[in-house]
Amino acid sequence: MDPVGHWRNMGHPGTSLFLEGAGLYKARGRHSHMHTNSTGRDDRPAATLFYDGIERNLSMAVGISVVVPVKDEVQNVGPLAREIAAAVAGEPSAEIIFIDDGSSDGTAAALIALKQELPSLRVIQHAHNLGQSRGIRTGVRAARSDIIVTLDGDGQNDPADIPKLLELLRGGPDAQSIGVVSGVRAKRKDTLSRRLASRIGNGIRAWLLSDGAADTGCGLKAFRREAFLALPYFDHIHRYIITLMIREGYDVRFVEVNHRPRTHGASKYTNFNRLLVSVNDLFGVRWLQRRFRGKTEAKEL
Ligand SMILES: Nc1nc2c(ncn2[C@@H]2O[C@H](COP(=O)(O)OP(=O)(O)O)[C@@H](O)[C@H]2O)c(=O)[nH]1
Ligand SMILES: [Mg+2]
Repeated sequence: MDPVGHWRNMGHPGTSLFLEGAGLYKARGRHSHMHTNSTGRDDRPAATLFYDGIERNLSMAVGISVVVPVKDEVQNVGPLAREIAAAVAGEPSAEIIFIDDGSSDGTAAALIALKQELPSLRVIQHAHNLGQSRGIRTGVRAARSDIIVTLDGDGQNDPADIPKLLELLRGGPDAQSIGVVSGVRAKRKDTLSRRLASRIGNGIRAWLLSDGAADTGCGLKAFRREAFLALPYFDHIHRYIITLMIREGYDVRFVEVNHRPRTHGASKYTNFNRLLVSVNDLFGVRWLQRRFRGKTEAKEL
């Protein structure tokens, strides 16, 4: 079966946007003049990926794109990639994109070795560490589907929950108005101090932002590519996807998901550094909320 044809024939509402966006995407970025020489030829080194140089090859369009940001997760990526592949096996077509964000432990090599076994796996590498939010964004920009699923690369999110999120995002009669479906970790498998810090952080956050988001730290989310790319970008935005989708006028949904202990490697965040950046970000996001005059309602006359 031709997976691309199947996807188009499904008449998914996202498809037309997806195709329109692609033309834009193929254009070189604003800075392209910096990378062309006097003969007009592109002289960028082949190994360097620039945002607008990652083409979304639409002859290879797929039904869903799973985006996983990773930093130093060498022991986790193999088992996780296999679990994701099994979880999306029921989809007509899917791709799995890992973004290696300047790992120094051989994560990229482990992923490349997996490509033989998992043909739907794509591996994108940042030239240096740019953070989890940028990793997600790079993956979303490169994604060939309008429907994105993200999850943490350490295996704490359970890929078996993916179909549940997708069903809500694509399924119901009001599905088109939903920007994001977010997992909520019913039982956190983290240390007591982490859970305590989270509880305090969530309390302050709920008070300042009133966004109704119960568990913003859950990495497992399904959203529309176009909705995500419409959000303002800043480092650590991944904790505010729900708030900013609401700001943009999208509906948000929550689903209880499984959470597992980390079995390999170490957390990249400490309670203290998370709290410090969070306080700063909270006020920034509060400002963004106030600086919004409602979703655009317009018609062409
Ligand atoms: N791309 C990228 N991913 C990161 C970075 N730091 C953490 N991650 C990923 O984000 C996810 C959550 O990070 P983790 O350290 O497990 O945070 P915790 O579960 O909240 O303690 C994992 O997939 C990490 O590999 C980073 O600097 N860049
Ligand atoms: Mg984790």
